[in-house]
Amino acid sequence: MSDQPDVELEARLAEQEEFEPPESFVEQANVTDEGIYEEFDENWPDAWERAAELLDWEEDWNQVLDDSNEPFYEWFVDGKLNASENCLDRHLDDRGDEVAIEWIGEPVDETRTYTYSELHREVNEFAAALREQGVGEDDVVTMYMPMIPELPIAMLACARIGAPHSVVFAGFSADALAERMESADSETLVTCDGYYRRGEALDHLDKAREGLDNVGHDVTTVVVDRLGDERTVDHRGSELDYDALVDEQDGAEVEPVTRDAEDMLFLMYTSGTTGKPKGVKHTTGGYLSYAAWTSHAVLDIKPEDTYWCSADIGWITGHSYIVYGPLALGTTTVMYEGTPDYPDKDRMWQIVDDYDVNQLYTAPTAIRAFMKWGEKYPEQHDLSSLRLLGTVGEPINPRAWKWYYKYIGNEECPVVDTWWQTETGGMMITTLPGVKKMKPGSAGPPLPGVSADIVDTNGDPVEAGRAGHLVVNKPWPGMLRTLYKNDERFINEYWDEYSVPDRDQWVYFPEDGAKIDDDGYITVLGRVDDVINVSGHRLGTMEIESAIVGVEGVAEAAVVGGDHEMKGEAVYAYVITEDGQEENEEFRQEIIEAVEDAIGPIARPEAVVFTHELPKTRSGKIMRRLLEDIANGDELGNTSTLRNPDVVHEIEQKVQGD
Ligand code: 6R9
Repeated sequence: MSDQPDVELEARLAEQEEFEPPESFVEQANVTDEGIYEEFDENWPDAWERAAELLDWEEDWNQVLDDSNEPFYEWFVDGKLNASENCLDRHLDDRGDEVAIEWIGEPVDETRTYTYSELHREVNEFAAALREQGVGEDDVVTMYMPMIPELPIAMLACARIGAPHSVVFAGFSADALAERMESADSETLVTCDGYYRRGEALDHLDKAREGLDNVGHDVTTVVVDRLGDERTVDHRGSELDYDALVDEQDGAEVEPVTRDAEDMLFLMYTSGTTGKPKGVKHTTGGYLSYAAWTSHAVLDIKPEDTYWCSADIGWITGHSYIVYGPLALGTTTVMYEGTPDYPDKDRMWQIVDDYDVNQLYTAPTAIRAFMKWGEKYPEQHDLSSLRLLGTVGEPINPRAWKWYYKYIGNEECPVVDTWWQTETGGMMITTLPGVKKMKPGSAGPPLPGVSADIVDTNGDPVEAGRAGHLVVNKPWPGMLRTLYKNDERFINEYWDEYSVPDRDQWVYFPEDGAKIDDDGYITVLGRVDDVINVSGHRLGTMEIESAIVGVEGVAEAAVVGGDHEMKGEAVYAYVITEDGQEENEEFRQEIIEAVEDAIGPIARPEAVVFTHELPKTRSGKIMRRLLEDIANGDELGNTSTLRNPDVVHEIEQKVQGD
């Protein structure tokens, strides 16, 4: 193939607004019957048993949904199961020698393969080790680890002994780790010495130690030796060595602890409107059923597939669709440690080619980068093993969608644009790939059994084509059950806005804006709260602001998301300094570093704009919309309601001058 884009074909694709599921895909799809939507409607909530039946239960449930204490719903009531047993033990007879995890390190040729039997063994040994360290049922274990096999092993080991895990993304800062460990009263940490990034061995343990310095209670720390001789930090101090612990448990078997369907499987902290991250609680029965069901119905996973989700396990996507969903279904899940551009920009395609990957699930930010690098990279490889493509994390624009469809999928793979959140546990709005047509840019209709709508501020449905707020009207098995030890905040954050408790109407508000087409397809427009989405990573503007105002010399700060070609959104910080503080480059760097220290490099501001005032309404509220318009170089909205309209143009000039 030539390096030149095929002009005729691009023109045809550019015009096409709807795509039918490819025939070759439909012929073999897990779900092909359109009647499934009706079946769920007519037989709701019992139709959800279909999801639970994908698992092995020690005791069956007596009731599918208990909604007697809304919005504290319970699913598969009285059911008993263990998640690690569902992801491992039950596959041993038939698939013990099949590959569970294909791990690909960043250094080329560094790989590890775990069959189900091997993974089972590793998980049992580490589960025994955790127990020996005194970890009991319901003790929260924190993991602060990059994409190394010991991360899913530790997660499954926790699941085995009924200890909920709380995984903190390795790119988060020491402070972020400390805050999460404190909030969860977590007394055990599993971390590692370091990892590779673009060919360099990076230290991780020093960061973990720094975090631990700020945790007010005692913590047992287990350290995985990822770097071997290249280790940057010596961990023969007070920390326990992972390998030594596991060696002591050679061949140990740990009986999976029987968990109630509603027992907590894990906690995952995520950003919200207010400063403190929210500890989203997911359960064993509902979450696992939902992850398995959506992996089956949407990702079309079959046990014999090799499936790859390129997310990081430190985010919910990795939990549901690298670890729990795929392993519950007994498939081969690929885990890649590195970045898509190392050692070259064809690394992803090399992996698809080498491993004959059948499904690829990635993010729009990655697809935009692939598109920018050009089709010459995928064209160097045989991608014909691919059967389905997926995207998640932020809206995907039709151009990127079509590029993905054409140059990665060769027009033979359906693309599923899946809308969901940390809180929803799994996919909510997307096409069933073997059933529904695709419309680039639109995620699709709600999945069968999921009830979503677009409403105005009164909660009334808006007309087709008009923007409004996305709401979910009925519970679903994968939903969060509460915010850890904070039922009140759970209600305030998600249910207060649109529920009418007097009429027994409980409506979940995900804080996204959206519009709906005549055919029920939903286009998600983005967050309507103070959360911004940088490269698919969810960041709270308040968290960033509080890091900035913590810098000596800063009087006030406002953070907004500005459009960014590659990242989707980028962090724009508007800062008012205290009298006498110089507004120089050095101070700007200090602010940037403070954000990196508090949250991590992902939150690094794209621009720090010094200003004397922030645009405020007469009641004193910062007009964030205007700050966003300024960041985007957009026409400014109405400024007449401002207390200080002049400041807007002053700031605008500064940004443009930057
Ligand atoms: C899974 C995940 C959730 C937020 C969500 C929304 C945005 C996710 C999307 C999407 C448009 C999609 N989002 N998928 N927006 N189209 N297909 O990303 O969870 O990190 O909690 O982020 O991401 O704004 O509210 P999380």
